[in-house]
Amino acid sequence: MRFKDKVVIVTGSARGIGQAIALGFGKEGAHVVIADIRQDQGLETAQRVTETGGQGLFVLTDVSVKADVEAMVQKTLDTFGTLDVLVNNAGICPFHDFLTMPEELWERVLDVNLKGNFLCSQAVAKVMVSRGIRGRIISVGSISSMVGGAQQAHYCASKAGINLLIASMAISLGPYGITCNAVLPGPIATDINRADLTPEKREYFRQRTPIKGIGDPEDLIGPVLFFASEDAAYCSGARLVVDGGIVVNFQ
Ligand code: RM4
Repeated sequence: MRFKDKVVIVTGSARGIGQAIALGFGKEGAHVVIADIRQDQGLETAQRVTETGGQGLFVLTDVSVKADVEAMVQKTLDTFGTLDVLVNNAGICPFHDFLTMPEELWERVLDVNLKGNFLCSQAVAKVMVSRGIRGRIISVGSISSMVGGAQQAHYCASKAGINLLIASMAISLGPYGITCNAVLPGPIATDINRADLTPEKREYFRQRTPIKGIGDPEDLIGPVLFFASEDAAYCSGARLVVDGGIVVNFQ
């Protein structure tokens, strides 16, 4: 129960990696804000948090919209009175060829994945600084911030941006005792890549991954909760790869 009575916002937590992280915090006693654009799944996840630990609260949130983000933070403070941890997990990956990629698709991916990180982090950090909360900000990046993808030009660029957004925030927020870190998942089976993970691609990843093959959302719980814990009090600006060893497996 490391997070009993702590207040944690997890964006994009109605399903997938974000949902696993939210439930992981709930099981350790946290009150968890499920910030997502998916209402039904978000309400269900909030209920599951309440049933397993702390209190769950769903807040309909598009992280790329500043007004939504400000409302998410305000609803958190109105409900729980404080805010300790932000997990920037919301992200999209609409696989698309580079040469035919529409400008609108590029913009949407960068808006959600990178600008969303900026908007949520800035709004939460302002509250932490003003209240003297030595909080935690953790972003779910990707190994795709380190290596490319033929159909992920937009996505890889957005995830690479997160790495140095986190680094810069670590510098700016360190004096306030706020740590900023990133976990970098490899291929994790979720709804956003279900169509992409054909049997052939699954086999490709399995052969390339020294441990286990494709990961599960639950594989991210431990690493994220570590960065949120007291054990990581001296970690800031760090990137923790969580990929079964695939990104280093050149030969
Ligand atoms: C991950 C990685 C995976 C992809 C998902 C959507 O960061 O790129 O290969 O399936 O994103």
